[in-house]
Amino acid sequence: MATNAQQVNGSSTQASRFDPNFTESVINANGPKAHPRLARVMASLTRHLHDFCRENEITIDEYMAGIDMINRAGQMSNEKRNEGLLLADIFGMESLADEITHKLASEAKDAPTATAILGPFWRKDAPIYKTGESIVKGFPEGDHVMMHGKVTDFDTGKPIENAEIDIWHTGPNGLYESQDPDQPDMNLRGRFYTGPEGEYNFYCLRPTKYPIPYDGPAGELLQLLDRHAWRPAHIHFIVSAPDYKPVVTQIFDRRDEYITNDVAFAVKESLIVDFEPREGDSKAQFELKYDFKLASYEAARKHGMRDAVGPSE
Ligand code: MBD
Ligand code: FE
Repeated sequence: MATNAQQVNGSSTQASRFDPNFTESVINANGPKAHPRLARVMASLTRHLHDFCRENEITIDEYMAGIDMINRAGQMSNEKRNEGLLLADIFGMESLADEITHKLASEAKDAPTATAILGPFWRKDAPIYKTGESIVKGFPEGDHVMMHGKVTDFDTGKPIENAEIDIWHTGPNGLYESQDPDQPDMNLRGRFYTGPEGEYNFYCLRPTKYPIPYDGPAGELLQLLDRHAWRPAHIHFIVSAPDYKPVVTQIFDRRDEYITNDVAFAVKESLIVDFEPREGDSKAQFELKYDFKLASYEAARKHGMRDAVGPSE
C-alpha cells in the first residue's frame, strides 16, 4: 500500500497520469542485432530522460527551448570552439565520466597520474618544440615559468623516453589563443618529447583564473542558474607514449581563489601544485616541477583493467 507521502510525491502516482507502456515501447523498438553496449546505455538513457520529462511535466515549449540550446551550441562549434563540450562541462558530466574512468583504472590497481577533463580548447597539431624552448609567442610581460619533471612507467618506475607532452593554457587575459584574434596562432600551445631519462623542461606562463566563454548557450545557462563562470588557474596536458595509455590532465594553482569552486568541477587534490620563485634565470620568475606516471597497456591488461568502453555485462 502506498503511503500518503508517496501518493502526493511518488513517481508511481505521477507516472500513472501518462501512458505507462510508452517508455518500454520505445526501448523495444531496438532489434536483436543492436550493438550490446549501445543498446544497454540507450535503454537506460531513454528511461532516465522519459522519467525526467514525466517528473517535471516538461511541456513542448520547454522541450523546444532545450533543443534550441543544443542546436545553437552545435552551430557555434568548429575546429577552434567546442560549445557542445562546454555546455556539457558546466553540468559536471565530463568530470563525472573522468571520475568513473579513473575509478575503474585505480580499482584495477592502475593508478598513474590522475586524469582531468579535456575541456573544449584542445587543438590538434600544436607546434613541436625542442627541450628548453618556450611556448610563449605573445605576452612577453607575463609571469614566465620553467616547468620540468620526468615521465615514468607507473608499474616499474622506469623512465619513458620520447613520451609526448602536449600543453595548452590561456594568456594572462584569460583567453586561449583560439578565442583571441590578437594572439599569434598556436600561442601558449606546444608539444615536447622526453629525453633518455624521461626528463622534460620548457617555458610557459603562470596561468590565471578566467571565466569560460559567456557568449553562447553555456554562458546563458550559467546566468539563468545564477552560477559564476570561473575556472581556477590551470594548465592542460596530454601525456602519451607508444604502448602506454595516454593521460589527459590539468594542474591547478593552489593559491587560486576558485580552487574549491571550479565551474567545470575538475580539480583533484593530486593535481594541485605550488609555483615556486625561480632565482638566477633571466627567462623565468617561477619554477614548477611535476612528474607524470603512465600505465603501459601491458600492465593495464595484467591488472585486468576494464575496456575503455566500459564494464561488460
Ligand atoms: C576551459 O578552459 C576548460 O579547461 C574547461 C574544462 C571548460 C571550459 C573552459
Ligand atoms: Fe582550460
